[in-house]
Amino acid sequence: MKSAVITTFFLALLAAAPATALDMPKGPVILTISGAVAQPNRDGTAVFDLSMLEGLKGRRGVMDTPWTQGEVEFSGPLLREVLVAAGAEGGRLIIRALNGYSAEVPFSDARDIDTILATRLDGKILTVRTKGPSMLVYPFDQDRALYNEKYFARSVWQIGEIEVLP
Ligand SMILES: Nc1nc2c(c(=O)[nH]1)N[C@H]1C(S)=C(S)[C@@H](COP(=O)(O)O)O[C@H]1N2
Ligand SMILES: [Mo]
Repeated sequence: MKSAVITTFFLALLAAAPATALDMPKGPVILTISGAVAQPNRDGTAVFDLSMLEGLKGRRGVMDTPWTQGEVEFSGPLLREVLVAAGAEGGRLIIRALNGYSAEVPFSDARDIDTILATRLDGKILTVRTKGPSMLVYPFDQDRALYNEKYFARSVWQIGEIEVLP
């Protein structure tokens, strides 16, 4: 009898805990996801430090871009995985840079394209001085059709915030 009560208590605890609760950042916050976020960890937003981002499934892409010289390797989490970690669902993303630039990116660019939220260039951590702390990098190495002004304009660097809209 007593053990049934205890079992019920622990089952209730398990049910209350979200399966993919987002950790709290331990280092400086380098990305805030606001708007339609189901896994907030600070004031209704999902905030990430570098190690949280780099702990997510990512990719390395060796490519040339309009912003770099020759072939370089961008690496970081897939934007898709960052949005999943935040519990973000929506139709559009407003990606805001620290310098005031912003771009609207369809949610489908995260879902259907292996866009990287790059945190490193040739293995070196991106700093604000080198277009960090993160930059949206389209997989120009996978699909050359992405190599045009439409996607360049969505290639926001010095990202501070991503707002998730319906
Ligand atoms: N943070 C930030 N990202 C940005 C921009 C910007 O001004 N600031 N310009 C965008 C635009 S409109 C384009 S075409 C590409 C290339 O910009 P560039 O020609 O100034 O290098 O970067 C995009 N990403
Ligand atoms: Mo542009």
